[in-house]
Amino acid sequence: MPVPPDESALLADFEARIAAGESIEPKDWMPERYRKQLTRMMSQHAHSEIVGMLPEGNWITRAPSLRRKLSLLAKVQDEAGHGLYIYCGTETLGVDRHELNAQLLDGRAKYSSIFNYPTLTWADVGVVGWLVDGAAIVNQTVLAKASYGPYARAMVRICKEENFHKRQGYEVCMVLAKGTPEQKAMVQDAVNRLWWPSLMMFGPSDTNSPNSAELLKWRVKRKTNDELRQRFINLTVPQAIALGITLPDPDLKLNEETGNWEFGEIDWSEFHAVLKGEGPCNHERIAARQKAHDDGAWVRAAATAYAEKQQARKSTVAA
Ligand code: FAQ
Repeated sequence: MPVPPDESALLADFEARIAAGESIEPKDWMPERYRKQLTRMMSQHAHSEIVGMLPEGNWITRAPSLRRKLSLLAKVQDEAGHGLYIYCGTETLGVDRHELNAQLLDGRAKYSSIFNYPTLTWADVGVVGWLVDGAAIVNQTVLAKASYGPYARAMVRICKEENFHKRQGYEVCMVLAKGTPEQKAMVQDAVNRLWWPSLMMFGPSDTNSPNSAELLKWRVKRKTNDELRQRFINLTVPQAIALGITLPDPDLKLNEETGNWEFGEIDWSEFHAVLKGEGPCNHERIAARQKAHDDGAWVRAAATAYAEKQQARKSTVAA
């Protein structure tokens, strides 16, 4: 879209600041398109954290020991905190979180495809921590250098917590992988189911990523989807070897020259089907969020009544 003449100087200044590595802050001028792209990406990220509580929350009452239960509880609570933190960041762009929640519930906003897969056994909890949090860290470590200040700062704190999540997940996998043959088989089964969906977390390949060019230009994204996916694979293959677990990709092989682990073709038809709402748990996830929203109606009503009462009291004192 052509920029109106009076905005071109503002745009030039904005882009010069980005090129100089400065942070863009909420009250700074920004192109509407930058605001829109950030709102889309950050709100979807926040939704992912909140919906992401569901597959693991499913195991809190069935954790195999008190210690496991405590760390899983802490992890799921952290994800809630991440979601709320990023919703706050999104609100600095001028959009209300009730609107963002409405977009999630009516399907206008997306959330990460990975959370539309079920967690069938306790080993899935370990593998989610290892692979899903592992993938999130690779993506978010780079987002900690994003040009929008509130988002970048949120990522710094979130990445610290995701590191703990990944370690607890990997430790669950390690204990099971060194346990009985049945326990090791459970980890292998969970990896077989979750490996490819974890790779899909990084989004479509660069040639099919409509948002990447703009996000890279404005330094929201600092690496492409494919670059981050490759980095995740390079980091994860040695971890799988250390566990004695096979990754379900016969084409996986180390390219000695580039140092990259080359991998097989991702099933993009599965990715697009999940995005269209046809994943194994899409309906269940949105139904759970809708129920939480409905169950919370009394809290919203009470908070509104309290705010009105406070406002009325302030007006009486001022009069
Ligand atoms: N799932 O043009 P691109 C976590 C959509 S947090 C669903 O490449 P973009 C923590 C994309 O939105 C995980 N949709 O898009 C945790 C776009 O649709 P739209 C979440 C996807 O934005 C751990 C369309 O496809 N992390 O796991 C996916 O440049 C354990 C075209 O794609 C973030 O959100 C997908 N996988 O790049 C919590 C990080 N991929 O909106 C609980 C921030 C793509 O145009 C337990 N986000 N789409 O209709 C990002 O880095 C980027 O937004 C990407 C996508 C890389 C996800």
